[in-house]
Amino acid sequence: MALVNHETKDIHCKILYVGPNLSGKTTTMRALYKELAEKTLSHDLFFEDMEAQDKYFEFLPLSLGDVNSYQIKLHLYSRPYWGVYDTLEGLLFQNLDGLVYVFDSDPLALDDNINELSDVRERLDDKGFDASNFPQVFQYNKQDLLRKLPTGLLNLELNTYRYPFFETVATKSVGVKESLTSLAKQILSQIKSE
Ligand SMILES: Nc1nc2c(ncn2[C@@H]2O[C@H](COP(=O)(O)OP(=O)(O)O)[C@@H](O)[C@H]2O)c(=O)[nH]1
Ligand SMILES: [Mg+2]
Repeated sequence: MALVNHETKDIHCKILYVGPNLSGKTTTMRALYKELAEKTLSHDLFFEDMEAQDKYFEFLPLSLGDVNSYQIKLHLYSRPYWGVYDTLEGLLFQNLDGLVYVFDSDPLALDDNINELSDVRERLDDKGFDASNFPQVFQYNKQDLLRKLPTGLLNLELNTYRYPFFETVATKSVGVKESLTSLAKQILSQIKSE
């Protein structure tokens, strides 16, 4: 549940990037940092940690501007791959407001994508979230590959509840901001309806 602070007029949203190993989560966060945060955030603050990718989670705070005079603050995390401690995993999914699935469009990655999806669904379930009614977006990443699965098929296999999806090339920053914006809209409309 997003934290709305009426005194300071800001809304804090916790967003987790998930996906199989090497699907492009770190690259996506780097691209978002370049597009949205480079001017406002100290480089040192983040990239030292981001270098240690897959050992620790990554964290990137972003500002998405104002809505109805409230500042929207997005706190982005990524789910590490190996050696995930249960306690850390629990913390990452705790108080979560939205999910970005970063899937790899490479045909060879389909099984990994499917496994990650079911693993994440289990985690959501553990935390009492309903996967069919929870802010989320799908990034079908690595669209620049010559051999890739058609988006229709990826949707059929992965996007069971028909959430917004984006064809992305994280290495070229294509589509990553759009998918984050779409997720933020879902989160904000959920806040309004509560
Ligand atoms: N061709 C291609 N490679 C990508 C893309 N996004 C990420 N990669 C590469 O895939 C590898 C894994 O990316 P990374 O962001 O570390 O994956 P993570 O394990 O999900 O954090 C790296 O070599 C990236 O450069 C993309 O859109 N297209
Ligand atoms: Mg990574």
